[in-house]
Amino acid sequence: MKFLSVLMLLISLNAFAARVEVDVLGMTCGMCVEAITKELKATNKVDNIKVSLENKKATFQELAKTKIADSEIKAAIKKAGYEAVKIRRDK
Ligand SMILES: [Cu+2]
Repeated sequence: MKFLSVLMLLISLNAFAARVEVDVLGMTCGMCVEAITKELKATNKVDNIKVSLENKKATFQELAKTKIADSEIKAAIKKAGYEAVKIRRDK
């Protein structure tokens, strides 16, 4: 039962972290995916980073009690050498 309550806590914590989806221009290979992942990680503001070459999207969650501005997301992706064209948040 202890395991279940820890699981419920993790799920509820996740529910408060905004999920962000970014359309990225210019990705062509796995190196692009790695570069974008690395720069997003370097912001120290997001977690669960998934970059999809197929969908040309980066998705991630803000860390608990942390906000990342659209301008910071654009800057990180630009630093990797790409362009963030659209940013969506689930809350
Ligand atoms: Cu590439």
